[in-house]
Amino acid sequence: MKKYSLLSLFTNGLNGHKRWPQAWRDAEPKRSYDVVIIGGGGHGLATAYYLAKKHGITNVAVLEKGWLGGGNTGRNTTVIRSNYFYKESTNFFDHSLKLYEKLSLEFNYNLLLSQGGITTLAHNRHDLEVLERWANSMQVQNVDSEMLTPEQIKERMPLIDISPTSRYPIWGGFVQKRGGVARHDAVAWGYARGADAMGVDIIQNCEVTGILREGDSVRGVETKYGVIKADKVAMCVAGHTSVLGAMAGLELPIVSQPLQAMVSEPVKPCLDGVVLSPAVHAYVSQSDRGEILIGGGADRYPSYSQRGTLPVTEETLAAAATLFPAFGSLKLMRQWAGIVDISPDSSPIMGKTPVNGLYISGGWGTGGFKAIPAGGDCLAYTIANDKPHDLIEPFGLDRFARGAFIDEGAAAGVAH
Ligand code: FAD
Ligand code: PYC
Repeated sequence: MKKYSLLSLFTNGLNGHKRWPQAWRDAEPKRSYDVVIIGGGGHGLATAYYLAKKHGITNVAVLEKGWLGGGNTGRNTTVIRSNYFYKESTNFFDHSLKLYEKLSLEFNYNLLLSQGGITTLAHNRHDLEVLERWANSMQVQNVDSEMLTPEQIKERMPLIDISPTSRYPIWGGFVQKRGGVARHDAVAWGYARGADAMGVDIIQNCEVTGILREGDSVRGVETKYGVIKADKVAMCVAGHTSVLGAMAGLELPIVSQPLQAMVSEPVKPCLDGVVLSPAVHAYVSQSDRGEILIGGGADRYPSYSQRGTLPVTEETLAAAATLFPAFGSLKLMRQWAGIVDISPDSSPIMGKTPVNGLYISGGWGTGGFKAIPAGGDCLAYTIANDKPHDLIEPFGLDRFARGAFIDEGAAAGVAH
């Protein structure tokens, strides 16, 4: 892969980047493909990458209605962790974390993975008991987790208020030290560059407006370029999974709600890692640019407006400023939202659907960024073999009919 010197960066800056090679081709859509992937977010791109890399399937198109990463992948707060409760989840999410740990090297492209740890707070005896059970469950599954006293929490993040008279007194918490953050755009771009280099066609500004079926089987999609045929189609459209599902005649158990995030003006380094309080509905980290990044629970009503409502913004900021009083004096710089698809058990829906050749990666709710490598890896396997990968078999759509829920509402981290 080409390397750039400081001089070349400088001259390219002056000439308007005219000589920089494109990171991926602007592909012309063909009339048919072996596999069409709907959605150019992290999951769609990672699925295309692993189809090509691990299964030699390169006659693949990724169709994106806007720009790559313009959905939730480019809107999320980039928390990466595998601290879930049930073994189905820890197996899957720890596979993802392990893939993340190697990905910058594999891509030769820096994803800015920063494993500063993720600390979850308890504010009363009940919270503490739940966290102890949760941390213990992770330890018996061989996933790192450590209980912390309030003093140990203060040592990790000196600006937090641990006084017993605080509005949300801190009784303790637990940390997953391998947890952290990665640069969201770089994850999408890294997978896009890799998939493109292996021959995958990435087509932006190409909305799918219909899914074609012949009896029980999928046959392709409709777009502004006309019909694009494929006997295998994957829906990787977080936020719009039920909309795409309906195009194929599927009614999915999903509710779509906005989830907000916001950043302050930049300040000097003062917070390492991520801290999350499920009880007060706020989580906080500091970006590489120095901004304090703050998020909270999902908005309360289903909606496709990518804005969020003011009461939730206010509650989230109030909670963050109560945990970290010093942040109360910061100016808010930006606020935004994405639409998240929430399933009844707060776990993703991955794998085959009742329509032959139609695959789903959805229901990621508030937590699918951390899942991108494993989601792509396992969905690619499922598509290539028309058989669910072992790690995602428990997350199939059929679990709702069987009542085999994987209820991760508590470990989802943020309220929804
Ligand atoms: P997306 O990145 O949304 O990609 C789907 C793509 O499909 C979009 O680009 C969209 O334009 C496209 N699309 C939709 N309809 C069509 C169509 N008809 N035709 C063609 N293309 C279509 N997760 C974490 O793990 N950690 C976090 O800290 C975290 N924080 C979050 C904070 C916020 C504010 C939000 C909104 C989400 C957060 N998430 C987090 C969730 C995470 O962002 C998502 O689960 C994840 O990005 C989903 O990836 P995706 O590739 O499935 O979806
Ligand atoms: O899934 O870890 C998560 C998360 C944190 C904030 C939003 N989602």
